[in-house]
Amino acid sequence: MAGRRTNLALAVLLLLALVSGGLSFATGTAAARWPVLAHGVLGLAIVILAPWKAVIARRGLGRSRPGRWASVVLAILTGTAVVSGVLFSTGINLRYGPLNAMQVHVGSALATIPFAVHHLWRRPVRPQRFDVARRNLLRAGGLAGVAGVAWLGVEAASRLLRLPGRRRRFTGSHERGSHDPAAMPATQWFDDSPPDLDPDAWRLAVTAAAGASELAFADLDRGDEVTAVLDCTSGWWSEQTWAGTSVAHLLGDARGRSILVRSATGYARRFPMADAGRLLLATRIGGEPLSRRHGSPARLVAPGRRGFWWVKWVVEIEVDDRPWWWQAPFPLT
Ligand SMILES: Nc1nc2c(c(=O)[nH]1)N[C@H]1C(S)=C(S)[C@@H](COP(=O)(O)O)O[C@H]1N2
Ligand SMILES: [Mo]
Repeated sequence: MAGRRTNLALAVLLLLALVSGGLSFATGTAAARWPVLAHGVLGLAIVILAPWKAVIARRGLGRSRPGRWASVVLAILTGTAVVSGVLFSTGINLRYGPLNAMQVHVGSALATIPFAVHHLWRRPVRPQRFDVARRNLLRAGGLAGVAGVAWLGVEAASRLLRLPGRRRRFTGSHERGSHDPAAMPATQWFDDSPPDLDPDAWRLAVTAAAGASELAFADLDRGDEVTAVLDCTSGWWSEQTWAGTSVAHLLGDARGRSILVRSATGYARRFPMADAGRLLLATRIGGEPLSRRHGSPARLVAPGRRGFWWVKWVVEIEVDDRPWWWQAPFPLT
């Protein structure tokens, strides 16, 4: 009975942790920070239930049932996701050889999915009507409360022990090299690699229903400037001053529903038309030309949006009538 309740709670927690984790990657403004908060509390709730689950698991491991190895893998992956999550948020450990803590965290969390599905299929926890009984809702509320207190405890401990995590941004990211472009990390979303583009030969294609135009590098040095935070989902943020040409200026009176910004590598993101005034096509960072790693000759600056929106090595800006959400929520390459 008690075991069934723990199992059901863990299944729900794992699902909510995956969903809130995905939503955290979309968090770009302080107003949209709740998934990040929820994600931390959900992770700690899993930790709190671990002792009860350990009792259940010990019982189960004693019997040799089919699919036992998959359950063990699920336990290891969940443990890895939770531990790397805590090590990342506190800043105790941010690197594991070639990987950073966020890669380990997201990788192990995503890898739980097939094993969790398999586990639930082999050992279903069937929700019953009395699961929503008052007593159990109180229990769930109690767990949420204890997890919330644990979350505050981790925050307090980070401050007390002066861990790097105490200065994290609302997205959970750690600061890196603000106003010092040379110290700012360069990252690719997935498997993209920096192309070598010659600014003199480089052309920007701007297309809209009304027609197309081509701009050269020199045309972009308008001196529009913005100081903005690039916040990468791999867990770092950096504030820099960028200069170039506002996208609204590039588009002139072009009309449409969305703006597609495409890289020389094929990487692309689509933005609502209303963003044009906020977007900057930057050719400079901290007054200096962009380096190749950071998107030379020109890269997008999208204040209030996570790093994966900041398309580098831009070669094309296109306005059309597709809705901006007509794309994968995250880049696929
Ligand atoms: N063409 C292209 N643009 C890209 C990426 C990419 O892989 N390809 N990565 C994005 C991601 S995930 C981030 S966080 C920022 C990183 O910018 P930086 O390398 O200048 O720090 O670039 C974005 N622009
Ligand atoms: Mo990123």
